Order: sequence, then C-alpha cells, then structure tokens
Amino acid sequence: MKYSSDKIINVGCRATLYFRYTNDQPYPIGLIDNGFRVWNKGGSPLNLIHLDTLPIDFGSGTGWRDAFDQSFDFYSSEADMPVCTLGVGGSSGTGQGLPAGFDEVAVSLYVWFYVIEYQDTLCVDSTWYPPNHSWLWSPAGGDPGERPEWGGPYCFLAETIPCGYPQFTDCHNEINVAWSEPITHDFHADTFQGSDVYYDIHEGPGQIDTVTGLWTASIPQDQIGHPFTVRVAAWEEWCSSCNVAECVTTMHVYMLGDMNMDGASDISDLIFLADNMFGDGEPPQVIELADVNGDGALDISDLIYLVDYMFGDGPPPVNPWA
Ligand SMILES: [Ca+2]
Ligand SMILES: [Ca+2]
Repeated sequence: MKYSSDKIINVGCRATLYFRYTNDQPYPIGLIDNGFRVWNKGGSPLNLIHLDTLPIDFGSGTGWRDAFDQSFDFYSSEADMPVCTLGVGGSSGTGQGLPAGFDEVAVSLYVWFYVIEYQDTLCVDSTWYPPNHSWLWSPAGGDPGERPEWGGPYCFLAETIPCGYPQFTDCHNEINVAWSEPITHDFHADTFQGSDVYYDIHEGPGQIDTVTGLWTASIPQDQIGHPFTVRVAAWEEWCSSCNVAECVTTMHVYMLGDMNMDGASDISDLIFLADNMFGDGEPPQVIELADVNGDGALDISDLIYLVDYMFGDGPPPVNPWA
C-alpha cells in the first residue's frame, strides 16, 4: 500500500487525502487488517467531512474486481483519542485476495483542517488495529510483521493562504460593457483545490447562475451611461459561511457606436466623429466607442467603416470589451 495525497493542505479548508492499494506482487494478497490515522500535529481539532471507499459487498463476490472486499470505518471518539486525530480502521472480508497488479484508490478522505499554530502540519501514518477495537499506534503497539507497514509519518505543511476563498478570475473595480438585451458578465471564480463554487448577488440588478457565475441583467436603454454597482458573492462548496469572497464592480454600459453619448447609435454619431476629425468638435469621451473598426486607433478608417455600416452593407461597430 502506498500513499498519494494532495501535497498542500489549505488553511480553513477541505483537505482531501487519497489512499491507494497497490499490489506489486505476482500473487493475490489475502487478509489485510489495517488502518491509518490522520492527525493535526498542532493539536487543533480535525473534523471528518466525508469518507469514500470502493464498493463493498462482502461475501457475494461482487467487491473490488469481484475478488476482494474491505470495509473502512471511521473513528474519532475512541478512548484516549485526541480531538486532533481521526482514525480509520480497515478489515478485509472473504475473497480471492487483492489481485496482482491492483493499483486503485481505496479511500478518499475529506477532512476539515483548522490551523491554530503558524505552519501547522497535517500528518498521516500507520496504525495497528487490533480486534478489540482499542487503538494502538504503530510502532508503539501491534506487530508490523503481520500487517502492512505504511511508514511515515507523512506530513503536509499548511499553507498560510486562506485558499478556501474563491478567487475571481476576472474581477475589476470598473468595467465597460456593450449594451445588449440582456447584458451579461462572467463572474467565474476558482478555488485553489478546484472544488465547486456557488454564487449569489449581494447588490445590484440582474440574476446570477449560482453554479457558473454567469450574470445577466436587462438594462433599459434609457439607463445607458448611468453606472451601477454589482456585488457578487462566491463561496466554496464545503464552506458556505466562513469563506465568502466578493467581487464589487461598477459597470458602465454603453451603446456601441454611440460616441456622442446620447444613448443611441445613429447618424448624429457620424456627424460627431466627422466634426471631431475635420472640424473643431470635441473628442469622444470613450475612445473605444469611436474606434468602430476595432483596430486600436481612431482615424479616418473608422469614419469610412461607420459610413459603410450605416449606408452600405458593412459590419456593425466592433465590441471592444467582448
Ligand atoms: Ca449617439
Ligand atoms: Ca479604428
């Protein structure tokens, strides 16, 4: 049996430990009674969230590859077991044994890890699990010769980043948005561990998809040019109350091609642009709205582009914020 695990344990966050069974012998391995413990070296409490194991069906021949059964039980309140420790005991049932070449995750253990001391550590090591259900930690008790010795302890330093907080991938204090019906913005956020994130709106118009973070709102055309604030909350699936991150954005909604800022895109914008280029008209407040061909510069080609759009069959103004 070998360990594989997330290398980093996150403060105030779910930690996932994976335990694999690997049989590198050319023959099946029969009886395996064993266990392991997970403990917080700093002594602060450790809570089990969830324990997944491979499918078990003792005696029916339908266990792991129809050949081997093992159940894992979780212990946290045995006598003399400190609050910083989780114990997991495994016992195998009947079967042909763990097949040669077997290499699969047997247990996925999700624990909640609170750090009290800076640079606290989460550790895993072998246990000896005698039939009387009292826990003796190897090598202090038990006979490693009769049971797999897993070595260790394997310890993982707690990161000081509160990475249970989702990080918004594209959050800005202010953004410009091209008006459409409806307007949308992606408030997607990730967690360090890649776990699911849920969303809600704490302030502002519209709705948000609670799973994807896609925000949509219908903004009346007469509200164009009136900035508003959207405050979106995001939290990790395992932590709905303690790790809520917020993205606060002031949105400026503009009509593409509306360079005179009257809320509509029409011939008055063409006149405005020509007056700016060839007369003494004021420059556009939002340059991106006047750069209708989207080439990053404001010049005569934009005027031609706009004429072609309004009187020919040219394409509409390019959305600079798409
Ligand atoms: Ca206009
Ligand atoms: Ca241009």
